[in-house]
Amino acid sequence: MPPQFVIDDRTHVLVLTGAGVSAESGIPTFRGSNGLWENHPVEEVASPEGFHKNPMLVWKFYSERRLKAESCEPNPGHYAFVELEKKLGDRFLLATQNVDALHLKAGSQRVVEMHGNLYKTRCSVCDRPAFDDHTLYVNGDMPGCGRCDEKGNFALLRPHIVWFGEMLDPADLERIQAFMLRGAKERLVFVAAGTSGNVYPAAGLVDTVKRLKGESWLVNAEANANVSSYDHVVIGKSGEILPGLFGAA
Ligand code: BV8
Repeated sequence: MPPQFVIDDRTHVLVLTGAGVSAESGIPTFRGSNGLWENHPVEEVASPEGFHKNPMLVWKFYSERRLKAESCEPNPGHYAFVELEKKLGDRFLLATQNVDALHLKAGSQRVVEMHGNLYKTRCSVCDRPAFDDHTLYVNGDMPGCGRCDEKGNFALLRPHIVWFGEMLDPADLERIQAFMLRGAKERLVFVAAGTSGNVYPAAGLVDTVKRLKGESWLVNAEANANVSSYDHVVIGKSGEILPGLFGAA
């Protein structure tokens, strides 16, 4: 009999999702067979060095993903989180490693996009805020800032994505940390879904929850890299498991 997912009026739920939650929406994961990285070494397309070396390849990689994700719809796993947020209100927070914006498309509001968003672009030189951008940069013309490069130096626009070796937004990390500390004063429950547990600092969230004496759940298609850190492990597809797991709560 699988363990019971229980929420009461003292329960605070922090969620972490990874690419597996979007797999049933048709978006390839990273490390599965013919995953996203299979066609490109990570360093080449998801690092500042790779962007510096070949910005056209990186813009092509992210433009292809913009196009692909645009035609994808949220699946029951995304909607299960929307329903849980409606039940819990400000005692719910969804941190996602996904950049496909499907949680937002499903209607989730209390979302922290830890690794950025496919549909946002920013300047690689000045600090102008990231802006919504659905452009597909595939014809080889590299986009310029148009603000800071007025002084003659061409400032390249870049995807608003956290690449390997880049810091996550401290405000995002602080929001997640504050949520955990506040939840731990009552009852903190952590649910990780669709993630291989390979990438830090996201993969380390479960360790912080444990230090705070919180309860942790993993919902994943297979045992992942840090499966032993979780109190409860439910193996299967997130789109099939999550609605039932939360529905009865
Ligand atoms: C940083 C860009 C520090 C966006 C990504 C310790 C502490 C801090 C950093 C490190 C550390 N150790 C190592 C590091 C460096 C590095 C890191 O973690 N490397 C790993 C590989 C060892 N971390 C970083 O570089 C981070 N930066 O901490 O900087 C710093 C400090 C000071 C000064 C400067 C810097 C930045 C990390 C962010 C990198 N950007 N992507 C993009 O292109 O998408 S990470 C990339 O991997 C994606 O964002 C993705 O979300 C993420 C994690 O992958 P998953 O989402 O888990 O996806 P994956 O395919 O791996 O797994 C899917 C899972 O789902 C599988 O288990 C599968 O079985 C399952 N599944 C499949 N289908 C389903 C399913 N489950 C359920 N249902 C299904 N239907």
